[in-house]
Amino acid sequence: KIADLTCYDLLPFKEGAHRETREFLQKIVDILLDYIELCYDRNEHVLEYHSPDKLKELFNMVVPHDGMTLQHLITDCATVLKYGVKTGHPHFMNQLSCGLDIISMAGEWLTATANCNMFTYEISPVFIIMEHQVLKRMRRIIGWHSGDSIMSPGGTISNLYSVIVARYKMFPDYKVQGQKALPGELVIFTTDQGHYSMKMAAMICGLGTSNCIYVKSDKRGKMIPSELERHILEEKAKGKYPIMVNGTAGTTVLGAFDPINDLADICEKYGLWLHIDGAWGGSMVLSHKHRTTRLQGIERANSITWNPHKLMGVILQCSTFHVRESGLLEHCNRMTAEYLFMTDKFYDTHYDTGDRVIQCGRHNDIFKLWFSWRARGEAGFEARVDRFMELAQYQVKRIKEMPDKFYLLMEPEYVNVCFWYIPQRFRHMPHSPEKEEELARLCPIIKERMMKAGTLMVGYQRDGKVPNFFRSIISQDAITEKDIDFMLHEIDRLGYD
Ligand code: ABU
Repeated sequence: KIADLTCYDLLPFKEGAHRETREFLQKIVDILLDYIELCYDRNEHVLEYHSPDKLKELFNMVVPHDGMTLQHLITDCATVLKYGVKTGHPHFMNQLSCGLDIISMAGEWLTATANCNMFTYEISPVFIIMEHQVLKRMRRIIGWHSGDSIMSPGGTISNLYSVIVARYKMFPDYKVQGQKALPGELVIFTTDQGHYSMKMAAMICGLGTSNCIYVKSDKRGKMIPSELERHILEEKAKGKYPIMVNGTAGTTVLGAFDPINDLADICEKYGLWLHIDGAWGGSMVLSHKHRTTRLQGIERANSITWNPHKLMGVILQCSTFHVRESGLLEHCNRMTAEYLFMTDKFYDTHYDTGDRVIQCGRHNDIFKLWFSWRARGEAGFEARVDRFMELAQYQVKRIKEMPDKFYLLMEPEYVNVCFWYIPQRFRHMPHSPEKEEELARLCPIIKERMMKAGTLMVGYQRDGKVPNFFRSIISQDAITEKDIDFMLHEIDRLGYD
């Protein structure tokens, strides 16, 4: 019986153990299939919350000295899923990356089964060609006929690439000589709404976080171009060397889009690299309806981050980084490790990607993206983006229909809808900064109640001087109008007093 067996009774340890191996895997697959059904079931909870101490008590996760039985491992799988958060549940609106896309999940299963490292064509011939073609297609959609791209472990690393490449473009000797190749301190610019990964990149690249300059945004959260120009001049006057501007396409909290054409004009004027962090909003290029209003000028960028694991719904992780100028990525990052990237290999070694990246081993993130693209086509992705935009507008409409209960922070540009809930006792008060402070204090309380009830997950955050508010995200296919109604109703139920 499988219950008494251990991993040593399976392939490859036990020759001929095909039946046992299949049986074990079938049991795991059955658990996964049951979980998938629960995920989409609106009568099910999004999570079963326990405090960290209680969770440790409920589920002994300590790794043992001696291996456990297969039955134990099967039970572990069920337990892990039982206490996890179902990000594919229609009432999960908490995070930019979420959902349970069946096709891309199947892709991830295949990827794990193939277990091929993505550094060379030698090891991953099919996946490397696939990556080459998909990334080329993405560059074409952006509007480029040249360039190189790479998949990276997340938007933060993709954004880090932008600083590395921008610095190399301006000071190529930095690669070999380090700081001594620089004439002085380098600075980069991003909006005060930009993702913290830019500050992180400034730290990692040795610029120092104080040399990541935050440019003021307007009340919609968009970078103010005149402020950018003022900062550039100011930094130059201090004797510093501006190298790069990061424009954000879809900020994390407000979902704002910086005016790319204006930023591109300024970058051209001062000879700066323009990076667009489209980790969140880059997928808008897929929508004919929305790309012209949100991403006008994107093809003028020098580099772009675009994460299919966000709005395109590809299973985590799946981040892409694109550079307009061909060859730069490779010149910048090439270390010519001769044990791996031999130039005398019998095939065309330009397909070996390892010398374009700052990693050595690289996870296969392409198959699930390719598989999802094969399933939906570009038309399917476009419809998905447009549908989410419609749902966000539906939410806005519903919020406006209940002015006593909800207050919309601003008209959203994207699928981030930011709002306050107004409980009974504040409904008589006119809206004011004092009232906002009161409503802000309730956000963590309501959030605690929703987590403990397990019925809903919507995030809250503060934004500069604006105190806590709710930010709901529509980024997965399971959500419909009735789920948005449920969300608003549930917040009202949990926060009513
Ligand atoms: N990388 C930003 C993701 C944050 C969020 O999901 O809210």
